[in-house]
Amino acid sequence: MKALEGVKILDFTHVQSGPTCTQLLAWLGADCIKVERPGTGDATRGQLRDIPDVDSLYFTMLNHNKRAITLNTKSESGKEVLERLVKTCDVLVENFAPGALDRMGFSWERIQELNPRMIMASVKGFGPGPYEDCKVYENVAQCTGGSASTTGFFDGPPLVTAAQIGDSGTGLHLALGIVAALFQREQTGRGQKVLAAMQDSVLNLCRVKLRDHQRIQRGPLNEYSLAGKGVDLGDTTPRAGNDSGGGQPGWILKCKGWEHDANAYVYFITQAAVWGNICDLVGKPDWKTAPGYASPPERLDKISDIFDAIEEWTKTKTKFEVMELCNPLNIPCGPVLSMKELADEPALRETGTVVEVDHPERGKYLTVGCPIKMSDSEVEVLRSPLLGEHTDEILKDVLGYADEEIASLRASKAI
Ligand code: CAO
Repeated sequence: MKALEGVKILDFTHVQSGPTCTQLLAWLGADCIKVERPGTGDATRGQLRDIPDVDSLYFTMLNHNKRAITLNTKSESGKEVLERLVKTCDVLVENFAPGALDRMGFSWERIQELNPRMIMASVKGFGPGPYEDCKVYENVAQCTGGSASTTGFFDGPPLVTAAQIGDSGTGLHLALGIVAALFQREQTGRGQKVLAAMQDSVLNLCRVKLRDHQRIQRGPLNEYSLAGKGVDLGDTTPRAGNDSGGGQPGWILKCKGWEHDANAYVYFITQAAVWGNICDLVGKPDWKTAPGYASPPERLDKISDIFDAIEEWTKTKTKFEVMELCNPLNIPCGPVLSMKELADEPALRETGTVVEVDHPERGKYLTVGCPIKMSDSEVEVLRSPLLGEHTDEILKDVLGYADEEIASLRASKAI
């Protein structure tokens, strides 16, 4: 038995944000029926292909554990099938451009008429307001949600981050909203509309940066290393390089081999609680009692110099040696791991966080498994479906169509 067993999802999602949400729900046990346009399907099937004519890794890594049906929802008979799916399913998840579902004839009002228990969950770029009609992709959300303006170095341009906080981050928020709505439906018997806007989700993940915007109105952000050097950081949260910006200063430091290995670096945190251990480890025992070094506030104006000195020590060790030496002393640090190192990490394979999946057309490939581990709802990562792989099965088993009716749908190109 899985946590969401018995929940049927009408998965009308495409690209990344929506599919990450429904993939999570599928991993938790929901029956996820992915609806795609006949012939082409989700655009990502054909994007960034590494093998000709085979579903891309972009698609396969975002659509595990789903069943796939093709349906032209703009044709009359296609609309009828969609209506029957709406009546049968518990949740409709979509991330079309604003208005697309209404244009298709499936407004929220119409969906409620068809199935008052239906939970309709949407990803949109923006919530209600001046930009609500805009299409949005990942990096647009990172820019409009506050991430880009606070990422990068102070004297450089805004930067986008590799973590897909706009797409996958919003998918995660939406999944939580859906599960909460399912829970509430147990009491009310009614469905509801769930919206996760990408701008809102990014801003939620940048919460601490809005904190700092307000702090800077009252005085300098002393926990930012440039403030310690006397630089005027302006009137809003600045880009702060690799500063932790929190109560425990941190920075990325070079390790042995940095000259030729782009990832020979470690994130090193000078946690106050273990300051003495740090001083002993890096060969600066006098810092423990020296004036200007003994307490965290005293160190703030020289934190860059302190990290320079620690780096002289980390440069003599590999990033893994730094980790091995720091861990027993309770010094928080972490090696900068490359995708190659993560792909090869046995511990991640053992926990199912990195999984090898077999696909009938591409063969074996690596993917990221479910990051949520539950003791009573185990996840088995199953390959993504081929385009329309389960069309007949869904029409028959879920909707009760007869063979002749399916043949007629096929003849009219509705499926
Ligand atoms: N049968 C028939 N038509 C279908 C269909 C089906 N099965 N599935 C989709 N369509 C139609 C839609 O109805 C829409 O038609 P209209 O424009 O005539 O109403 C059309 O396909 C295109 O849909 P779209 O506008 O959503 O797709 P797009 O490629 O132009 O835009 C995106 C993509 C992502 C920018 C847009 O969907 C969007 O802004 N979504 C919300 C935000 C979001 O999720 N962004 C993250 C994407 S991942 O980086």
